[in-house]
Amino acid sequence: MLLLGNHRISVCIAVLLGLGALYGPPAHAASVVVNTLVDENNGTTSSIANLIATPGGAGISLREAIIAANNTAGADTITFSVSGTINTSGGLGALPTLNSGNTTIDGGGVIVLNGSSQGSGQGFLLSSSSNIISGITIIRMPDQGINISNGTNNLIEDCIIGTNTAGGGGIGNGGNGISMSNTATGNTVSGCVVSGNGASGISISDRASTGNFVVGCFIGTNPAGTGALANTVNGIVMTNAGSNTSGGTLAGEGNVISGNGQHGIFLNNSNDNEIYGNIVGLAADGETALGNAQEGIMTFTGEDGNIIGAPGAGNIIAANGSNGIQLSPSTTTHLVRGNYIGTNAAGDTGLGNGGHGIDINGTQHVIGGVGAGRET
Ligand SMILES: [Ca+2]
Ligand SMILES: [Ca+2]
Repeated sequence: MLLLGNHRISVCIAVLLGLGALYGPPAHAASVVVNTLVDENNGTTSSIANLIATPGGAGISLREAIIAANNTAGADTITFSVSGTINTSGGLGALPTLNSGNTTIDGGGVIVLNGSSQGSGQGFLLSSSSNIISGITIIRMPDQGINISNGTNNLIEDCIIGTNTAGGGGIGNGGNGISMSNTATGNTVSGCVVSGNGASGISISDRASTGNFVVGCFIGTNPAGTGALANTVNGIVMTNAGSNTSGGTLAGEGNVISGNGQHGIFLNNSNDNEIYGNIVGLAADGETALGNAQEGIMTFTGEDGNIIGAPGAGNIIAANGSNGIQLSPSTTTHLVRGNYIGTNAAGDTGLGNGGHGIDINGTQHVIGGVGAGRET
């Protein structure tokens, strides 16, 4: 009798589960688990509930999960029960744009997106707000690894863009590792490795792309921060983009920006950006030369008010091929304080830049200052 009772309970649970699949979870805060590495689009993607009920083909693919999340009101979370490489299909093109906002995709550090058969486009395109891309490796995309276009308050965290956990070379994305443009505001890139890409590591462009943060990343090095894995052009480039922050004043917020093909950080007609606590031109140990091929930090033209370092949050700018910092002729009112230029992180060993420590042109710049920690 006891056994029969348990059996009845099991049947009841099975019926309830069946009803759950039929009617689905609530429309808000839905979750879906990707359970195949196959890139396919054959499930019912009108909502996450419908996709779970009718996944089609090999199961629930990442592509199907994104479409269903876009079609489901409210915040959604996409996780994975599989690990390995998803080869985005040439026939299906790039993955769908994240266009409804509040979608979290968490690869858990075990998912690789490989775009070598994709034909065109980027890994992820975010054109909405408050999405999170976490723990995903993105390689061999024809264009950017991740493109945030007209998206706000998105978070890209703990991703590897342009190489893999082993630090493999020759597998970068064709364009920038991560691009932010077209009124991309308030986005954060945190704890990522962005190396080996065909253009720059991270690009922020246009006047309305403001208030973005790049913190705790390795840009132009292997994941261990011990060797160069150059982005072909710059580590970080800002073009006509203002009020963005590279690094920060708190522990762990600084980036390692080293080993890139041109400049570590290139500011082009970009105002009021802040650059704190980064290592520019050395390995993550702060001791080993790993210079960017040209300037460590280049302020190029038509700019004012960029801040490079602060008391207690200076940058280590050493071993770069040309000047440590160049302040170019048409720039004005830059503030350079509290940095170590041409030394190791401890400031006790010379690791000179190939040109000047600071090549000062333009007008009304402030270098150093009165008060502890402002010397450069
Ligand atoms: Ca399917
Ligand atoms: Ca949604």
